[in-house]
Amino acid sequence: MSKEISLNTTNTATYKRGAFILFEGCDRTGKSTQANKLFEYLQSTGHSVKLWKFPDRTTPIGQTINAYLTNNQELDDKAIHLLFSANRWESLPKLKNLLLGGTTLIVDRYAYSGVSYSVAKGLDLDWCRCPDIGLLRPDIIIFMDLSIEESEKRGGFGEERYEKKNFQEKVCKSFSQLKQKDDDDSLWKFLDAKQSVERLHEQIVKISLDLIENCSQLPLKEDLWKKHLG
Ligand code: Z5A
Ligand code: MG
Repeated sequence: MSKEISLNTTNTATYKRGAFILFEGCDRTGKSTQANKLFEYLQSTGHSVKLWKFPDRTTPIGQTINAYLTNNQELDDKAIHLLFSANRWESLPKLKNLLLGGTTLIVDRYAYSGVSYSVAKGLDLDWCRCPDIGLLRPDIIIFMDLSIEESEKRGGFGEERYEKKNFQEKVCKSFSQLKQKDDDDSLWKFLDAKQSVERLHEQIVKISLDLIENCSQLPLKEDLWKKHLG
């Protein structure tokens, strides 16, 4: 894969890396809609960009996760938590290569969903964060903020394991606990997900273009939640 090279003011060659743009939020808040629209926009305007969704259900680990989510397999809460994390670790080399090669990544759910769903089941937040420590840290978390009442209006919840109102309330609470514990407050960008698809898309495009420009010279951040060790 070719790397995008530019010259800085001292005429030293530098590599431009891609941005890691993450969409997070509770169920039916429009994450996939906006991730897809951003991907299409960036691709159509000539950016090197890749869309990545977690869980990645294509791998053997992802297939076990899929069997669990579709209620075809039972697993201990801690075991499935570790599998979700392993599913991210197995993607790490590919994601890293893409970013270093100058490709911007649009990621639909990540470790923040991982922790929030497991905490909603009653697992300890600090325990839940441990397996993901040291993964790539996103450059931004675009958090699609919507009340459960509003998300319910969006066609109702489906057949998957977690798509129940009282569980979703716990997930929303866990996301806010996780954000409060996150020392990198500037990472989170909350958007009012009640707005129209197009209005949200406009804001997300602006945020993303600024980010792509600003983080192209920065080193990759392979330190997710490392500050919380010890
Ligand atoms: N999970 C976990 O436990 N641990 C982990 O580590 C990870 C995940 C990574 C995967 O589901 C499940 O795994 C998930 C978390 C858990 N559990 N649940 N439930 P998924 O990500 O595959 O779920 P999904 O099927 O993509 O649903 P979603 O992500 O919850 O939905 P969404 O992507 O946020 O919303 P959407 O599909 O874009 O839109 C939903 C509907 O709203 C759709 O009809 C849209 O047309 C409509 N929509 C979208 N935007 C708007 C606006 N602005 N206005 C009105 N209507 C809108
Ligand atoms: Mg989705």
